[in-house]
Amino acid sequence: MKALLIVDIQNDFCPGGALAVPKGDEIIPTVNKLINYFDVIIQTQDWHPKGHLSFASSHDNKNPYDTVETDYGIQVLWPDHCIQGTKGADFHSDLITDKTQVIIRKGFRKEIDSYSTFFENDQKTTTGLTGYLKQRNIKELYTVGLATDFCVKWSVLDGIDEGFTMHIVEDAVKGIDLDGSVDAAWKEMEAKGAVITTSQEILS
Ligand code: VGL
Ligand code: ZN
Repeated sequence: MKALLIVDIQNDFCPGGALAVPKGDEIIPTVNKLINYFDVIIQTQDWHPKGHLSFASSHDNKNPYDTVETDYGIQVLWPDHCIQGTKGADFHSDLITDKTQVIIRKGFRKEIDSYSTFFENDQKTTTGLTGYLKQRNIKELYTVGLATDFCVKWSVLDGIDEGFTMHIVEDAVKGIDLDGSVDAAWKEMEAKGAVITTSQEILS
């Protein structure tokens, strides 16, 4: 059984949002077409409390895109984004969400960020997604959404480690790109065994 995994298509990651991915909203029509084609739809939602450790504003003398050392390693700092219950954390209004069967929220622990939808950034704390997928006998995920070089990449890499076949739909993801991080993400995903595909290939 296969499922569509829609990562973080939220207002704050779209143009006009607090951590806008360039042209992030342009993938939405493609994602909506793919939704029709899948029977199982899973969404993720970045969902931070105020004062989250990943926000530059939570640290003295730090700016967005600086880094800090945390208990679990280096963490990039971001503008405040996807704060629980705010408009920025809502899904983009053009995204069809009616068919979504489960929403995995992540990054809700104040002291740990979570890019991946399987494990938080300490690489230990789980979101419960593996259990959900196993109980539903889902073995293949088709990944779309934002951002290629952070939440999409870590979801794909961890999904492979968890034993799933991870497809990534090339024309249905967009990246933030800090110093070539989008190119690096594609290389890492490919090297680990991600299956790169296109919406056309799936829909034809
Ligand atoms: C993301 C940075 C911070 C993402 C989430 O969805 O890729 N990136 N929080
Ligand atoms: Zn975040």
